[in-house]
Amino acid sequence: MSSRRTNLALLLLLGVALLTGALAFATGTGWARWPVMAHGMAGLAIVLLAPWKSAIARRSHRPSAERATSLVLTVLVVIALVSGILFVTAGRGLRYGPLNAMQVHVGAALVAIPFAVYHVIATRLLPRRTDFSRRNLLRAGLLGGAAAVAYGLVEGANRLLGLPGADRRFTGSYETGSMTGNFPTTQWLDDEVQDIDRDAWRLQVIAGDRSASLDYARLARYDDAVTTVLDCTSGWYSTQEWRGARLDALLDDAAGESIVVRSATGYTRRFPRSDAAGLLLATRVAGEPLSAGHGAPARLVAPGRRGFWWVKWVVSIEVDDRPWWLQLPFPAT
Ligand SMILES: Nc1nc2c(c(=O)[nH]1)N[C@H]1C(S)=C(S)[C@@H](COP(=O)(O)O)O[C@H]1N2
Ligand SMILES: [Mo]
Repeated sequence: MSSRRTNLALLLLLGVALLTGALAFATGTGWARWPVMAHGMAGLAIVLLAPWKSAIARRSHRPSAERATSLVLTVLVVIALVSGILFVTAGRGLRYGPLNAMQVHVGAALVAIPFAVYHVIATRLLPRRTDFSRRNLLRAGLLGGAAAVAYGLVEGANRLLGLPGADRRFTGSYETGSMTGNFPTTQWLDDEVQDIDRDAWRLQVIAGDRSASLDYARLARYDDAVTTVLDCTSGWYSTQEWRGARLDALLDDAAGESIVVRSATGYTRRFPRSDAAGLLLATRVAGEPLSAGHGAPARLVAPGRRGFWWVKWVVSIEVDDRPWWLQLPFPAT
């Protein structure tokens, strides 16, 4: 196989891995299993191409700046691969300082992006017509098949050896503390736990030019219950019983396109107006009032959505006419 085509295949696989990884992060419902699986297979296909790649690297006579950046890229990809495989086999117990394997995996992948882009530009790596010959498509098919077999081997090893990885949810996350109220508290990036005075706190409910202010006692009278899964992209999930006010009750007949749920920290997520009946503004979990870490006095419960949608320390709920998708796919703080 020519070195140009091997490099092309590797970069394509990196692209697929990034795309499926992002898709897996964005998805909380059952179909997440497909991007998650494709993500694993793309990673294993990169591992399978490694012998060819190392032969190319040994023969290469590129300028030293290019060699240095491709070395960095290689190291980052190896870190992402090793941490990814460790996460899906050994579980989320392994720590690297403050990080678990999933966080190392995502961190390495994000840092690798600019190096991969530079590599494509520096080597002018673009597909040619002849790359899509029958022979090459056959090779690609073989690689895909081998990656699927490798994926099956990893899952088989998980089960045969009774590794933690055998108990992953379809998102790849591991169960922790379900129905006990004792589960991790997680911030998305750099948000900080808020210690809010419950008696001074008010919830603003805003719709067009109408607005209402609810105090804690008023909100705590609602007793809608939902038992559902909080599934954090850092690799854990927990089933809990949440109680509080359904958003359709709080919003009544307020008309609009979307609902903006805002935290005291400024952290904000936007939902389709039609989702209101499925969203809960919780004041309690597992029979107890929320702790500060879990978002007291009130936090959003968004069944079927990954943890980063579950806004904590909520101070306002607003209906307006903007479409819900007019926001970053992932929060920026
Ligand atoms: N305001 C705010 N809400 C937030 C976050 C945050 O950083 N800030 N993190 C989110 C993420 S990533 C997750 S997984 C859940 C975690 O909820 P918990 O800490 O109660 O387990 O809260 C979400 N709500
Ligand atoms: Mo999260």
